[in-house]
Amino acid sequence: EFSDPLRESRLEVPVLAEALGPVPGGYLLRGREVRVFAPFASKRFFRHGWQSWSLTTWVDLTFPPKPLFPEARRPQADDPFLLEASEWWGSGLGAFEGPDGKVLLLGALGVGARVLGREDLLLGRYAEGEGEWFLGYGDRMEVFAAYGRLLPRRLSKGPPRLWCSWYSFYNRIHEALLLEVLEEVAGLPFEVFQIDDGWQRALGDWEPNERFPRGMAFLAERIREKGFRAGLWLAPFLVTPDSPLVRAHPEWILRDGEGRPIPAGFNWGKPLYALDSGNEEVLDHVAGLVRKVRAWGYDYLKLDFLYAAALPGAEGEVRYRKAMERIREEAGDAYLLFCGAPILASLGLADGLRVGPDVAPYWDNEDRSFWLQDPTGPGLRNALRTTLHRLWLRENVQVDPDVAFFRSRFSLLFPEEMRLQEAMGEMTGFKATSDPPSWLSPEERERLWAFLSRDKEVKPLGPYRFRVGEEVLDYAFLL
Ligand code: 9PG
Repeated sequence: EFSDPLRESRLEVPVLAEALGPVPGGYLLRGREVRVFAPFASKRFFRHGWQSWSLTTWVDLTFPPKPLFPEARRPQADDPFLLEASEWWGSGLGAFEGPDGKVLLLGALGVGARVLGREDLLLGRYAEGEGEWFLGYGDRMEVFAAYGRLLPRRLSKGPPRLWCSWYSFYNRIHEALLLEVLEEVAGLPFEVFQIDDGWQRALGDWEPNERFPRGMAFLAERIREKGFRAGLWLAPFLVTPDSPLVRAHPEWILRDGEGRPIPAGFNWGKPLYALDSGNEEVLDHVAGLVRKVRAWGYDYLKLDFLYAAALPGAEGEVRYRKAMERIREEAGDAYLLFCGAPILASLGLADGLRVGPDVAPYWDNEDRSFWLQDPTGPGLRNALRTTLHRLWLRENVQVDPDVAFFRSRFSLLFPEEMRLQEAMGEMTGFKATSDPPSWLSPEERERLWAFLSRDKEVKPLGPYRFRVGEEVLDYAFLL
């Protein structure tokens, strides 16, 4: 009753694994390590990055991966193992492109796996224990869809339309400013008004700082009065060495065998540490944090830097998933947007999932993308590249492509570049912006209004070409 894609295409693919039988679009395999030998030498490998910000694209196997600099940023760019390997590994899945353009895909069904692409070999390996795999072959879109159907799903109704404070004010937010913007957006068809980074006292100290004199419950109340759901940013598993929490609970820090804190990256001018998500006290603390902000009136939570709960990499994904299950339970019906999150291990738990690096009001920061070889830095190009290669996850979770820009003020983007990101909102239904309406010209405001109130029809014309409403957009040039 199942079609057999390999037999139909007369393709013989030697496989070293326990075979469990056919599934729609391919086969199920089992093993800690499985090897698939493609009957062709592929030049192109689908390299799936570990978390939201990590590089996801087709890479050329004739050029080995390049190291990312500075080294201190590797833990927040990807699974550190992937960045230190001299060959192309991906997180959870990998694929080759055949001479006929068809795709041979090996994807883990469990969490904590990596896939290597080398010449004709796809090698899958679980970091710990045995697990199942999907092996599929066929048209690119169909193979990814067949894999997605075997992964966990959680599709909440109606992706959100939201205003987010980050990409206009960054962490320079304060109470009066947000109240002003709230007045401006009051007439627009947003559903969520989301306060981003900048409200808290410190990482690990999730109380309002002095710029929020009337507290966070007060702001949530004002937001709800305008008819919006209140959203709040949190990085629940992240701390810096000077966080009060580190002094109070040094035993909560994730450490290696020698007792040294496992590096979690470098941001806000400081090294980052992770809280140990395998520690019950840490989970109680994070659950308490979720309960607290829910009681303040926030029911849209952007949970950020979640990879910290899964470090050192694939090895931490089982622990990550248990921790996030606990948070999911605690959050009840609140909308949870996972960001900086291990992708496959978040499916079934997140309502929304950021699938690319941060956008920015500019196309690319070449100092970082070229000289430092870091494809995860903020910028529209990086964001679009990874998001485009994760659109197949739309059947499993609400995919967040990050905010669209409508403003020409305080921006280096050309209108054509802005359109490319706006269309991502149409493709995913996740429609967000950080533009305060007062920054927009009448035409820009009109465009934002139309974006929020009408959905355009999207038709794929090829892997990187789409008809969006009346426009045809081609993304191939940016890859
Ligand atoms: C707030 C921001 C916004 C944004 C998130 C996240 O150093 N890094 O690699 C790095 C990546 C992303 C990032 C910050 C740092 O942005 O994606 O939407 O919430 O945090 O600080």
